[in-house]
Amino acid sequence: ERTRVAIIGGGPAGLLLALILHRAGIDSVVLERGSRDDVLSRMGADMLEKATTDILRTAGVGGRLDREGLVHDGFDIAWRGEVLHIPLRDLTGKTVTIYGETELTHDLYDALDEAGVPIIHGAEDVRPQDIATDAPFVTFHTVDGEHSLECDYVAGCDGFHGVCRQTIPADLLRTFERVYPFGWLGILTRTPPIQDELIYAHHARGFALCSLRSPQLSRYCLQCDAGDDVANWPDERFFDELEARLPVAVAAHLKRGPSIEKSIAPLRSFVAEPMGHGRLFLAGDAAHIVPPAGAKGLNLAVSDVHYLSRALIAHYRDKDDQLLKTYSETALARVWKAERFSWWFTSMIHMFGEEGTFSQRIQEAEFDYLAGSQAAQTALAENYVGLPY
Ligand code: RFL
Repeated sequence: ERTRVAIIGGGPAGLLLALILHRAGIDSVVLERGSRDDVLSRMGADMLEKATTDILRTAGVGGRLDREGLVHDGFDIAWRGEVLHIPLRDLTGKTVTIYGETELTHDLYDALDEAGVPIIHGAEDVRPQDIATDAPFVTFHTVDGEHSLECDYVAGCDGFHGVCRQTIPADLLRTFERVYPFGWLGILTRTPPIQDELIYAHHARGFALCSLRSPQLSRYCLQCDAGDDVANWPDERFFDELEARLPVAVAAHLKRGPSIEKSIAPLRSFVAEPMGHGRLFLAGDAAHIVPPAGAKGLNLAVSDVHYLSRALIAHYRDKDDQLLKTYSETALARVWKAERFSWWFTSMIHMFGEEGTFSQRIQEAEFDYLAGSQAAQTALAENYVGLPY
């Protein structure tokens, strides 16, 4: 078996890469460990930057996104009872789109099926081999037996816990990490959202987020202890706590409903450098993680795929390897800026248990400055809608 690009991981990064390469006439095979239902049952992201939606449209998956995605002109920050509106469109001329990652993954599968791009599910023990040579290959097994897939390049789109990053020799790989001392307890409910736009709430009891997937699907998150258990959070307790963390006037609009998903996610910043070795290139969560405040995870996966697909297209179409050589550097420059923003926003909006300390006073001053300065709001807004490619 042989293909040009072996793509490991069929999450949003791997699927989008396969689709963009197909549109450029470059064949690939996607190797995914889980079943299609496994991939589609993951909760994931909900906010897409303008540049992300542009790339999705160009790849031919903009139809349902344009019909069902909700365009947001701004969002709110609640700070101990006050609400500050950040008018994204007025400050930057750009908007963001609310569209669930599950929906996007669905659209990508549909487009790939229609295009006839092979996606192998249930691929176990996937191993990229000989990546530092001109003849790499990937071994794996499925219910049908052992396989070996020869290729020109391997794209490591296998998420944070994948195998590809580990294939880079340890003495060449540098990792940078910050683990935050809390997690996010998130639920999804089939109820109309508390308001049209998102609210990020800073409160002495901890951070709260009111987000949404559609006019009938709400997503709420609470800062919780990193070691907490969802079993401690029956829906009633979750909603009581959420109400307590929101300004009274906002909480009055909260519609409670049974949770259809409930999970706790740890918060982490992580970057691996370089984002490739030999004929292996990493994209998405395989190379970096951001804490979810700021909603950059999925958008970064898309920007990596944009840079990587452009470089592969230049290789095959123009016989030019310059973009492949600089892929890691180019992608990391954008990644680090999103890491900075996600870290800053996370640091500002959460409670760090530092009541009455220097850090807490600085946090208060940070919000006061933001509330009183259009320049500060513009800096927040231009990062939130996504920095230029
Ligand atoms: P994914 O989505 O993790 O996909 C990786 C795929 O690789 C497969 N895989 C393997 N396949 C073969 N062999 C192996 N050895 C393999 N190991 C793994 C996995 O089964 C999987 O299908 O990575 P990708 O494509 O880079 O996409 C990244 C985004 O999904 C991610 O950044 C976001 O979902 C992160 N994220 C959020 N991002 C946002 O921008 N806004 C959010 O609000 C937001 N909320 C979230 C999130 C991620 C969450 N999880 C799943 C930790 C909320 C949650 C709960």
